[in-house]
Amino acid sequence: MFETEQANTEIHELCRQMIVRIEKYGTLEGFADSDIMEMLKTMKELLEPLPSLIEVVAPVVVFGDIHGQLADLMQFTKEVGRPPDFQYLLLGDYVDRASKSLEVIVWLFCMKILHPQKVHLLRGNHEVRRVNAVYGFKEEMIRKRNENLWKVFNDVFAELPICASINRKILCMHGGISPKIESWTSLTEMSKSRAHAECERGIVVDLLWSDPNRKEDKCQFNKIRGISTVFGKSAVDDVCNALDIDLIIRAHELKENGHEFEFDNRLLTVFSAPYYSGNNANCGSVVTISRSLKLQIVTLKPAKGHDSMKLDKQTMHDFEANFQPLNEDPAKTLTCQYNFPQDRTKMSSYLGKYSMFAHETKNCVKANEEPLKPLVCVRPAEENTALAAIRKTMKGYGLAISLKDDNMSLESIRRKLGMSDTKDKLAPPPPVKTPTPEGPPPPSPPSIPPSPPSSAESA
Ligand SMILES: [Mn+2]
Repeated sequence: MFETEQANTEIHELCRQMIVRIEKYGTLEGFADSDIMEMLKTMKELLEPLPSLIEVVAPVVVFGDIHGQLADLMQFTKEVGRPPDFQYLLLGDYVDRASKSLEVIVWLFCMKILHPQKVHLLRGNHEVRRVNAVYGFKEEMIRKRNENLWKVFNDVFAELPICASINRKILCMHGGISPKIESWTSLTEMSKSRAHAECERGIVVDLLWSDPNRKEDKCQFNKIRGISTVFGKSAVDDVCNALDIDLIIRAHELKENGHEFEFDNRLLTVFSAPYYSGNNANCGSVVTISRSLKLQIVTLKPAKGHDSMKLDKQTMHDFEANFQPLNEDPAKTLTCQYNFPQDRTKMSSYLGKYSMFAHETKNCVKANEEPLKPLVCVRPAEENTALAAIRKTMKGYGLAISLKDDNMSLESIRRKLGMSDTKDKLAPPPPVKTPTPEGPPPPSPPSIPPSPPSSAESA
């Protein structure tokens, strides 16, 4: 008994130290791999007994996608308070995309270990090994630690619960509902998906991946993702009636305002990564839910407006168009040739994936406190442009994977993993034209395999 308590005390102390290091310096440097491994072992033991549906009692703060944006997560904790004084429910997609996936997930796991009753973490479609193998987390783990540790993280992800009820009146999950939900029993009897293939079957695949269908009131194959379904308003009504709930809260899609109510306010999407991957001028929101289930939205919006973001993008495209490594001095040329594919047509894919890692956030202010000033379109000083950021970080940064495909289709992941072949029964999704809120997307280089265009529907 005494030994267990002492071990607990030690792991708690380790977690506290990691949290302090991450909050103060934004890094885990100074901690050994074995420290992280120890924390993960405790985390796995904590998650294993949890069912796939967890019961949460309000008040609670609900977070959507974080995607490695540590600074924004920290900003939200300042805005809404933090455990143990405030209860958190996070809807998944902690890793991939931005550069601080490791720090985000360790911070969350340490908070869970310290306050197991006050922190609830659901699984997102990025907490699946084959997804985070290609969208940033694996690359980040190899760069900062090692591949084995990345695998252990994924073993722990497999133990995360899949959905949560709040007072049995609100149902929460990462992706969306499944037409297969008939009653609470459908959810309580669902087992956690410990093997990869299990994430692509049954109700779980829909809870992790599905999206609302805004075009027609139908449940059908989700062509944009290449997996799971899209669900319409009547499916939402059916689930709300079958479970006797008022609201479904999900994440998974980027929202211009950080959140969106749909289908007669019975479906709420919440997305907590403002300025998503440094490429979007979107807001990020969290939802605070009171004891009596009153909802309040807290939103962070980018300090830069759309015009300014557009200008940054234009600058990046100008840079791409005018990039001439051979005219640079020899030392720089060497770096460029090392980092860039020889084929110049692949340049834009490099820049696209680079910008994912560039995002260090802190460029956000709380909405409604400082209304956006009228935007003046003046070419900013180079230090503030995407061009300057590219110049700064391209030095010595070699990338192994392509993050060009923003649409997260399973087909695209399979392609990246070299798994796309004939045994795949799903047809590859046809390119779908989706309007982007910021004008036409940049032209894709011809060397990229066909995939749906980048759009707001890409979390
Ligand atoms: Mn997602």
